[in-house]
Amino acid sequence: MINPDANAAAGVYWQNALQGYKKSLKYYDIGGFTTYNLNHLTHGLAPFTPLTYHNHHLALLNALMWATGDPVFTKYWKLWKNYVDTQSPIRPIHGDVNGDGLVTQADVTLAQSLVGQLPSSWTLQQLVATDLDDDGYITSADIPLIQASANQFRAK
Ligand SMILES: [Ca+2]
Ligand SMILES: [Ca+2]
Repeated sequence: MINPDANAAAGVYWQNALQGYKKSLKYYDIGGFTTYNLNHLTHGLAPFTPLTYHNHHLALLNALMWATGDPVFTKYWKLWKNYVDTQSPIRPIHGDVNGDGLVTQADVTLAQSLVGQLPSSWTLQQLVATDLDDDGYITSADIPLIQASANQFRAK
C-alpha cells in the first residue's frame, strides 16, 4: 500500500533537490567547460575537469530535462553541449546581451525588447547573457539585474 505521507515527503525532497541543482549549476560552469566538483571555489584548487565528466553532466542534465521539463536544465544542457559541439563555443558575459564585450545601456534596451518574445526566438547567447536570475527565461525580472550590471560596468 502506498503511504501518501511518504509520497508527499518524497515530493518535497525531490523539489528541494531540484532547486538545489538549479542554483548550483552555474558554479560548475568555468566558461567553456564544467568541473567535476566545486573544490576550485571551496578550497582554492585548480578546477578538476576530467573530459568524461563533462559528458556525464550532459547526460544528467538531459535526464533532468526529460523528467522535469524545467527551462533551467534545458538552458544549461544547451550551453554545455555548445562547449563541445562547436569550434567556437559561446562564453557570454552575463549582461552583455548584444555580445560586444561590454555591459551597457544598449544591453538593457536589447534585453527589454526580448522580454515577452517567444523563447524559441532567443539565441542561446541572448538567453545565457540575459537570464541573470537564472530561471531559464528572459523576463522583466532580469532587466534590473542587467541595469545594475551596466551601472557597475560603467563605474569600472
Ligand atoms: Ca554589450
Ligand atoms: Ca530570467
